[in-house]
Amino acid sequence: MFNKLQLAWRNVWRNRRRTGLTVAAMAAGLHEREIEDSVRLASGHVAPYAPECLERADSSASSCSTRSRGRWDTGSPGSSSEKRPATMSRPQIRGRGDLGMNRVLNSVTSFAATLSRLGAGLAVGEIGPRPARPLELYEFEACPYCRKVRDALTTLDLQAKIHPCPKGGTRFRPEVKRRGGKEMFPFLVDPNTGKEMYESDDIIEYLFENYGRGSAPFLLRKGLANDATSMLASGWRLGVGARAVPSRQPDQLLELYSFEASPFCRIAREALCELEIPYLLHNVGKGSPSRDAFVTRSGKMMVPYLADPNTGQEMFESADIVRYLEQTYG
Ligand SMILES: N[C@@H](CCC(=O)N[C@@H](CS)C(=O)NCC(=O)O)C(=O)O
Repeated sequence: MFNKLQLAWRNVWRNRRRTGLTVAAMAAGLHEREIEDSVRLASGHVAPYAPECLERADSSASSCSTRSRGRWDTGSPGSSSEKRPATMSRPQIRGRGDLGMNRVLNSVTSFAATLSRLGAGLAVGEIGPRPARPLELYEFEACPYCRKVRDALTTLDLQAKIHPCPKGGTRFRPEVKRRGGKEMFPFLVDPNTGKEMYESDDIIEYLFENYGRGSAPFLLRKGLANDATSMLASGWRLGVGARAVPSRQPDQLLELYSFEASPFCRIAREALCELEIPYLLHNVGKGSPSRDAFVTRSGKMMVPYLADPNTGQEMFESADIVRYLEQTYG
């Protein structure tokens, strides 16, 4: 018994970073989900491979007689992955939702980003008049100033058309330059009032004046606390959601059900951002009056939830969403 304890103790300190991450994931309640995700993302609890399949880690491996999948093929029953051959393109692209991070690191840093914001972007606050047409936001996920505005959208239970403008992006950045005169983000367009504006604090003030009850809650007010915690949140993500990767633009607008503080929604939004895929963002924070309609549509209250009218695909699970987006538009 003593020997076993000694062995266990040595193992705990053998890889301190791994131990720390595992403990953090357990504390955050993520560990079980990580194990499930790892099993899905790889090839199940047990994976029989023909020796030649292990050598050929590319799409040709799918021709092997045993059940072998590309590393990113989650293979969930009924998911879109069943309809497409697995590809191994993802690890070649830096970023795209996990920076090549392992799943634990990805979730833990996303969770840390959420914690850094001290609860902003989690729940709906007092809401005011509803806009007839969705707002339009030009932004990118890694930008701390954009995050403040997205938090405000969740708090006010507002939908928005998101035009992702990651660094190096060519799809929507020129439009911002043309409309506002410079490439600076966030940039808000309100088709209901004709207002177009830069500056996160001004945008937040505008949103609470027009679609809230006047003033923003403490966490979203102009000040060092708001800026610093948002910068910290960006820092945790190590640049994910900052830079564009090559992609194909969909014809019709995708729809994402999400709320800003959700660590898993962030991972899906980062992928949409890096691929410069525009989408209609449905915020369904805690206490959102929009939740009932969402549950009627999706069958359960879980986010992220992506609907793609171009292919008819609808899905939960951030990992499935990221992989689907990459395979369809990457
Ligand atoms: N004071 C502005 C600062 C906005 C800002 O500096 N945004 C950065 C991104 S975080 C930007 O637009 N950088 C130019 C670029 O990304 O090309 C605000 O609060 O909105």
